[in-house]
Amino acid sequence: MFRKILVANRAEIAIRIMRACRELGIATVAVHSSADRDAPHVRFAEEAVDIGQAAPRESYLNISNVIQAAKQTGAEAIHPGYGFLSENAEFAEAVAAAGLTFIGPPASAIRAMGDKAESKRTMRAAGVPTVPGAENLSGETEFIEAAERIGYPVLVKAAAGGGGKGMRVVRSAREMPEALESARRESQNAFGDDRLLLEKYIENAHHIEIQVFGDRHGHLVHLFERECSVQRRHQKIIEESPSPLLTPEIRERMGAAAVAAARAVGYFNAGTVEFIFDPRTADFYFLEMNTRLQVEHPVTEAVTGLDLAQWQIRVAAGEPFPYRQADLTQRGHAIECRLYAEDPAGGFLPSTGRILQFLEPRGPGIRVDSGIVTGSEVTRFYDPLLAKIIVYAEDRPAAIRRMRAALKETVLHGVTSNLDFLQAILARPEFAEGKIHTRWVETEFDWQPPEPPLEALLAAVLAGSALENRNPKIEHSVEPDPFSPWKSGSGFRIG
Ligand code: MV4
Repeated sequence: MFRKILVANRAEIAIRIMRACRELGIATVAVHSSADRDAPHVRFAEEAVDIGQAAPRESYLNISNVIQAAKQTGAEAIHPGYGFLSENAEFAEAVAAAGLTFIGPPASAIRAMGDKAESKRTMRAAGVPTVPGAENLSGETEFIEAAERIGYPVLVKAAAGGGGKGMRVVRSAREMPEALESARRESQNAFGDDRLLLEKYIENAHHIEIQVFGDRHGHLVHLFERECSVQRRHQKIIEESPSPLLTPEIRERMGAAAVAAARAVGYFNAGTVEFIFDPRTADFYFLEMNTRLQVEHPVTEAVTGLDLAQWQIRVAAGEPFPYRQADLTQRGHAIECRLYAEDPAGGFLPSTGRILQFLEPRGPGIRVDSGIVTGSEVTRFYDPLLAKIIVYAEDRPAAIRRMRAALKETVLHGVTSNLDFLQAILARPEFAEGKIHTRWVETEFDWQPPEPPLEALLAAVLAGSALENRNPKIEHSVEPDPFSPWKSGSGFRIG
């Protein structure tokens, strides 16, 4: 087993991985940019290395600085978390070339799943259901002929990337030229590659993904589904497991398809196979595979009882994964809400500033993975995800009640957040009825943020003045979080 792991990430996922290392008795090395010098994840680790300036390309995306930090501190393995370098095949190869272990899938699997056209061909060959469509089309005429064969509406997609960039819905031949031109331009700007593919557009689809897990000895299982349809502009907001839409039969078929997809690329470690699901026909289609641990992994941990981050580390060290498919069960119901520093009243633009007060919800069946504490500075350099609130209960209605109570108990002053937005979605009958599809927030959720109550403004002012006037001798007494990484004593830094 590794003695020391470098976590090449920041904020909540860095702390989450460090917790897994701590339980396994593994020392941790944090890396941080100059802007994150005082960030909670830095204090949480035994050692810390400054890897560069605030801009991600100067620090968290800088392959040589990250690997140099691992060598300098004697770390034997690197966990990439999600985002940043987590799906960068060159990084995975550079880590191995440096004689270190990349805690994740083979670089070949990252590469195979990185190209949407190639991954679709591989999936079709593996018998995984893919959306009817065509790849390798060149001129406008070919796209229009293919669209006539498929049947409108069709979707033009970027072959080089996911996440909705370079994606255009086309409802008639007349719309095709402009759609192709704008999709090519956006894809070229986002991915440096303007190749496009065409698919039948599944209207008001649900986004359901299957967690897969494999070890280096050929064992591959699925850990059931996550329903991720509550999204806004391809940013997930609320995720849950099980999905209210899946029957045991569909779950079985979708899980088998996900395992087949992973096996087709020789996968091991944690991965997620994304599908779109059409509730009208109960058909599902492969979208893409995410070759990393995802933000929403805690809902799977809750319903399976597994610690996925620990198992990632253990199988990366060569341990066999001991559970076969028949050993795994999905029990109870889990929901995750993502708390973002963004302003719903201001077009969901990111909000920055100092956290004047952050009180996390507690109680039975509540987990909070957060990257901030009272006093943290939220900057413009990084993803605005502040924390994830995850609840677990015996069934979906109980989980919804628990999440609504947890959100009501959450206190956040200093930056604007989507807390009220989350509450409003949880309160909607469409959520309780499981009717929220991937376009619902943008097309059907007419919501206006409430005026901030006077006492909230007063609390913020008082909290702010307490922070500004705090006496170092009583600094820790204002800290509401007994688990705060600020409490840990031994943190020291290198570099
Ligand atoms: C689709 C689709 C419907 N039909 N493909 C979104 C980004 C990437 N993950 C692929 N995505 C989709 N592909 C076909 N053929 C629906 C989505 C989709 C989506 C589309 C528009 C707006 C929001 C969306 C959220 C999730 C999935």
